[in-house]
Amino acid sequence: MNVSRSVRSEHHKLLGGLYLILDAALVDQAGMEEVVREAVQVGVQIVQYRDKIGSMQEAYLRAKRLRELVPRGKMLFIVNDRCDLALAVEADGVHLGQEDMPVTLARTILGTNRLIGLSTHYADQVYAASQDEVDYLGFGPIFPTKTKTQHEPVVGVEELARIRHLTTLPVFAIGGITSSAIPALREAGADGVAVASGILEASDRPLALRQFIAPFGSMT
Ligand code: TZP
Ligand code: MG
Repeated sequence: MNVSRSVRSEHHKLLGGLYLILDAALVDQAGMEEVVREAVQVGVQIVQYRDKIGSMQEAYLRAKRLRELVPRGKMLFIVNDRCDLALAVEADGVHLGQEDMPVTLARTILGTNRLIGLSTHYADQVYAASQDEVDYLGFGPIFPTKTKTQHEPVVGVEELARIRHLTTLPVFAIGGITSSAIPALREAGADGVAVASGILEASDRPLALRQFIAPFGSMT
């Protein structure tokens, strides 16, 4: 069997449930490290490092430390936007937006054993991504969010249900997600939810993590 392909297939098994976005604009490094330790404890399957504010050097040092806290094979460590950073810290994949590097180029850079996730906001983007070498999709913003200032129009749960039929890829609902919305999002076909502020800005982060993960039950 092709070794790279099998590494990626193992990663695919973790593509569901709670996808925690570690946004450097919302929490400092100590807070991020603490929340990752908590996430490991409660069984979060995916964390993403999202840094729109730091220099490359700062982002590298922060992401490297976080990567070390994420157990390989049990949890995925994804880097937002940057393939170079993803490779430098040995991340399990990269997450791209519609205005980031094209997926085919990212695949050339990353090789076949790392995941590529893509943000989508419209049905045609979902359909197009499914023809590409993408491993999972983000779809949203489902609800209003303050975490991403320049975002596409809010799509709502109904649109999620409509695009679900356009792809067999795992779909993560994103944007303003609260734990109470998870049953409806799963009903609409979401494989998981990607969350930043609902956890990072909670007064009790360990409690928030447990509340977000509970609706998924045991994923393994
Ligand atoms: N794209 C749309 S919403 C969002 C991104 C990256 C961030 C989600 O953050 P929050 O705080 O869970 O709404
Ligand atoms: Mg991006």
